Amino acid sequence: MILKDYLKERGAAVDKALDRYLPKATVKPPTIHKAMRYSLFAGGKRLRPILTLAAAEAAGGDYKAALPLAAAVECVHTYSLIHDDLPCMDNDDYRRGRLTNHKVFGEAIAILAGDALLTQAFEIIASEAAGTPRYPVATLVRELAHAAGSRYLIAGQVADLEGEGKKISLKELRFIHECKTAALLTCAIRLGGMSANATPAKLKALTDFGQALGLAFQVIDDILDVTQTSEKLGKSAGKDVAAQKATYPSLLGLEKSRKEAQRLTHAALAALKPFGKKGDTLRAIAEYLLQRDY
Ligand code: GRG
Repeated sequence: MILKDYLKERGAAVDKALDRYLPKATVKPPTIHKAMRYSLFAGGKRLRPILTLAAAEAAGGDYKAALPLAAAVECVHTYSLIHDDLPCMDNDDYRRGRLTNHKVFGEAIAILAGDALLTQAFEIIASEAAGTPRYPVATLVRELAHAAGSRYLIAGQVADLEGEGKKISLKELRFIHECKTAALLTCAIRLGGMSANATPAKLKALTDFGQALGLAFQVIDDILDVTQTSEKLGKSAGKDVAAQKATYPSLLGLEKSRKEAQRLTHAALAALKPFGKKGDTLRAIAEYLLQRDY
């Protein structure tokens, strides 16, 4: 299947699963369920859940078995975006091409919608994921909790907030990106492998792939923040410069940042060697992400 069709078909499968797993918008109190669904179905790229499904297939599994894990990752990702956009954090008015959650529902409901999506993720895994001989459901829950917790996703957000307006080193910037972006992306990919009962060697290869791809993705995101318009991004462009945030382009310049994105993408591709032809979709996704910029 060509990548464009793969992204469309698997994206639709993720949307359907999310719709099935989430309380309907009419469930009492409707405000919270509307707010959760507002951001979840706002037109995100579904990159992380699609990676979960593609990793499951690369490891020889059926993507359908990975759908609960894919949906759970997207719930955590969406929660992090809602909270990141709050006035006390990044203070953004637009996300995914529409008004941010707190702009529509107010801050209190936006905080609660984020909390509810985070909690929903674990309910989905506990009640819908099957688990495999190597990776029982408790392992799947721990995998997502670890990536979303204070050592990774939250650590990245804290380091990011504390770094605003300061001169930080490339090493510190890399720490932020590894925690804020690469950890959840890697977790999405590992969960796909786990749903296919991947061997430890294959899981390690998926981890290496995820870490390199996650960093590449963030370097590219930093580049796009400088080079693209808000309309194209669906969120406010130029925010990093305005917030005096250190980014790859601000520390390395655009050219070196592009080179770094290429280097990381090649490292990601190299990690896929053990999968042979089965890794082709993951390969195509990595190449596609690199081309987002050029
Ligand atoms: C725990 C509050 C909290 C935040 C965690 C994820 C995060 C840190 C902050 C969100 C803002 C941000 C720039 C994160 C870096 C990762 C990133 C580029 C997210 C956007 O992901 P896309 O482009 O978004 O995949 P869509 O909308 O397509 O899903």
